[in-house]
Amino acid sequence: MLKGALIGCGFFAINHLHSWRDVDGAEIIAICDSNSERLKVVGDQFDIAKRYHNANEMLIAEKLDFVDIATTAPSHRALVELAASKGIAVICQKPVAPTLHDAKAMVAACANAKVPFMVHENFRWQSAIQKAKAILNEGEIGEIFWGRVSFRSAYDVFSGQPYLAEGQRFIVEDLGIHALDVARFLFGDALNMNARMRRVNPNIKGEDVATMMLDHSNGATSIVDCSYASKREVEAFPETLLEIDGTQGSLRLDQSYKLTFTNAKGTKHVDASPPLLKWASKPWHNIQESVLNIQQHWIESLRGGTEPQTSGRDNLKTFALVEAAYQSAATGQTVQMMDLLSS
Ligand code: NAD
Ligand code: 89V
Repeated sequence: MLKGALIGCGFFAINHLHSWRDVDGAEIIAICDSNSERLKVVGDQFDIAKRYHNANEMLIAEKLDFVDIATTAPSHRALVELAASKGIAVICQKPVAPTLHDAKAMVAACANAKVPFMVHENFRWQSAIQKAKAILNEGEIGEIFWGRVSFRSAYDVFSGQPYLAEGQRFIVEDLGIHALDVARFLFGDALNMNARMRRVNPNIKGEDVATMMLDHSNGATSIVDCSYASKREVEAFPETLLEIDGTQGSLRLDQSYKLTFTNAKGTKHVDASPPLLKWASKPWHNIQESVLNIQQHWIESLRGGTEPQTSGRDNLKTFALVEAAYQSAATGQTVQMMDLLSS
């Protein structure tokens, strides 16, 4: 069993801890939160006796194979660099940092310390997205020339995550980041970014609507669009929908996990509904199963000595797309990804 510790016992960490119980080959032996109340509530809920207010003290006192950081972005760099300085493998929640500069420094710190580093970028691990990817890999729709990754909702995310209403940046940094990673996963790396954004909800500081267009290195064009201002007949939260056209056919992932693909052989309909894990609750269950899947992937990567799919190094390319989207929306210009990644 690999032994891990969790830092940050807030809203989303509950999903990490339920998942760690289900992951093969790992256990969480200690938790840390600077907030005493959260430490007690979560320690009692998951029966974890070793509790710390200070991450440094925990990393000195405990013998750990990895640390799982589930705090919000402003604390990520210091905590990742702390783990790297102690030679401990580290997972960090998205967004990996407030700035691309910080993200690059974190990747460099882990590389210099030869410490495995994965960003908890879980949306690609949703089973519906994995099924779509498998169909593309099997060549069922030929070569992809166009795609759309779409997340449109009017769900109240602010009651569970009040900090989302307070930042100057909102939907692209928090949610679009997942959709951009899914676009990279399905269509490959992006060469450039064009984005338009706006705020519809007057009670928040950041943008809640964004439309992004990307050119991918294989020639495909994609649209990545997200909104928390879209009232629908049936609320879609938190489903990511797909439209993909290829030279031999097309694939759609429509609301309620309806996956359809069409080619010369005809049309196939697949129910891509996620499993409802015993501790999960709708409508969050697709996100919750993806947490279990990415944490299992991390343990397999650590055991096998392989780089996880969303390693810090890989995630720089997703995070740079976020930065590019804000730059493009502010200037109205196309942003070249090479310029951001090489600077
Ligand atoms: P939260 O504010 O509810 O919880 C964060 C916790 O970290 C708090 O209890 C806080 O006291 C603690 N903390 C902060 N700094 C600390 C430090 N230096 N040492 C110890 N404890 C510290 O936040 P949340 O909603 O749980 O979000 C946490 C992260 O998870 C964010 O980065 C968010 O974007 C991400 N998130 C990811 C998903 C996903 O699907 N991947 C979903 C929701 C949230
Ligand atoms: O995944 C996330 O980061 C969440 C949510 C899906 C609610 O936007 O903040």
